[in-house]
Amino acid sequence: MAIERTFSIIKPDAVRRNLIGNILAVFEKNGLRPVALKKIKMTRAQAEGFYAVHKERPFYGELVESMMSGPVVVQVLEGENAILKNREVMGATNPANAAEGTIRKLYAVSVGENSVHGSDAPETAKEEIKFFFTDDEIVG
Ligand code: DAT
Ligand code: MG
Repeated sequence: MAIERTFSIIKPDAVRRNLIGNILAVFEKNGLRPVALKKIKMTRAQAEGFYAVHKERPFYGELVESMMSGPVVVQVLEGENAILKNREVMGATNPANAAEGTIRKLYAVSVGENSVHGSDAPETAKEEIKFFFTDDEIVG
């Protein structure tokens, strides 16, 4: 296994409920170290651009609105097999299907308010990190 970097967002629903620390604790307990992290409020352009891959989906408008509805914490997480590991730790998209102990099982409210985003593949991880961070903001 290799040390990888992945991109994560603690979404507005979780920030609103004061879950930043709890969620970061789950990452750290699972060997995912934040090497870059900042709290931002996404503009419409950022939310639309970030989720452009879902543009044709019926939930796109709702997704963009929810990502703009309050501050988020964007992070780069580093660790062994980080991309897959993060997807495991997050749990299924719909919290009703998420495994015990996963972030979405613990904290998500619904499929639309599911508390975290995580990159799904090496290519998207790279693109998503670049979307929000410059190289000098990442401190291994
Ligand atoms: P994931 O976030 O697990 O990678 P995804 O990429 O399929 O899931 O979808 C991106 C986000 O879009 C997801 O976290 C929440 C929202 N979403 C997905 N399916 C949805 C649905 N059926 N209704 C409402 N929102 C949905
Ligand atoms: Mg996805």
